[in-house]
Amino acid sequence: MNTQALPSIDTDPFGHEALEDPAELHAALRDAGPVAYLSRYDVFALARYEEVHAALTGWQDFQSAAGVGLSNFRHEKPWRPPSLLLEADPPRHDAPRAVLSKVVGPRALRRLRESWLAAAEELVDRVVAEPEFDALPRLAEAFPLRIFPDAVGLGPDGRENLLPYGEFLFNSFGPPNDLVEKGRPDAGRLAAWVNEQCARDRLAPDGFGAQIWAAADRGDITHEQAPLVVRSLLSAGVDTTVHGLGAVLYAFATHPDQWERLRAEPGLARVAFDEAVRWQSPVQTFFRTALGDHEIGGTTIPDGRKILMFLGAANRDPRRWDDPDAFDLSRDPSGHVGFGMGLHQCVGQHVARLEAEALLTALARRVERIEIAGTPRRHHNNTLRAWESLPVRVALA
Ligand code: OVV
Repeated sequence: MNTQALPSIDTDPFGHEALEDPAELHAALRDAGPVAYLSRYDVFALARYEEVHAALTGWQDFQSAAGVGLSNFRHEKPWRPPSLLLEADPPRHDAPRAVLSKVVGPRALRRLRESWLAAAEELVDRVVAEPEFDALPRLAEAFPLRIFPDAVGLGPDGRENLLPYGEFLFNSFGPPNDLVEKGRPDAGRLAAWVNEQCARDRLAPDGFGAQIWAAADRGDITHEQAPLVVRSLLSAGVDTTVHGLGAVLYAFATHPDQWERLRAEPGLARVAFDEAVRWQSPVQTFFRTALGDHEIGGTTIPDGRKILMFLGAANRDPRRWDDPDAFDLSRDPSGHVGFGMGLHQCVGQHVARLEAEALLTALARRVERIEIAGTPRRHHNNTLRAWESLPVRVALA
């Protein structure tokens, strides 16, 4: 192999130091070259925008069906049946993707818009009645949990399992480290609960879940596929939006000038959310697996080998972005890879943007100033860049 010629980095990207603050590792990886070698896991790393973008869009060369975590499904049995969307390639990927993208697409969301805006107003009214609160549980977690399980059509019981399931799932894309081991005792119970909720008779007749089953009746997917497509919603639809909202709340609490700008121009809420997704990259990393030998930046990635794509590093690559570390509503953040890129690009991104728009609009209407009121604490996860606690103080308008 040609790994000797490659710059080798020994840092553990899934170690607590890097999870607490990955900036130094990201810069080292980008500066090392278009490809680096991660000795700790024997995988190739991409951290520059150009190469991450190319790998994300190059599905014919870099497959998802061998898993998008460190574990290689060619050799290891996955801990759960693979996702029909995330862990599949064309052509098998395409029918489930087409169904889900319609179920959670812009047209479908138009019917939910008014009620989500109203739910945000109600939640924000209640929470900002106190001048100081922890924005992570009280807003970033509370809002998605208030509207998303209802939109899917979940029953009332066991919803407290959604966040811990996602937490374990996103840890499981990394190495089997302490974070994974800590979650393992509960993983079977959580997965069993999630799988039960995907059955047709568990889902309300008018939600996203029922619409997935209706697509099976039409023959767009099979009845065997339907529950796994519902599972994708429950897997990817909660923790991601919680930490996307956490990112934008943190951004505004630390950038008073940008908050003023949003208040003057609430139409910027969606741009603000995408800029926060670029700036924090709530989903930090995913892997691909070389399907055949393929060259990246002069390095051949041999068939069957894993590449680790650092979305967060690409989203701050100075080769692509001016002043990449600045959270700035003046910039055009489109083209960021925080939602991925290409045919696997986040199917739920319109859901996430609507949630953010609803929450930010409700906040901007009431809150003149928002600032950090205590030390924010990171939550370490092998895939997610997350907050455990985000204490804020608000002054009402
Ligand atoms: C993007 C994503 C994350 C986690 C799970 C899934 C997708 C899924 O399809 O199950």
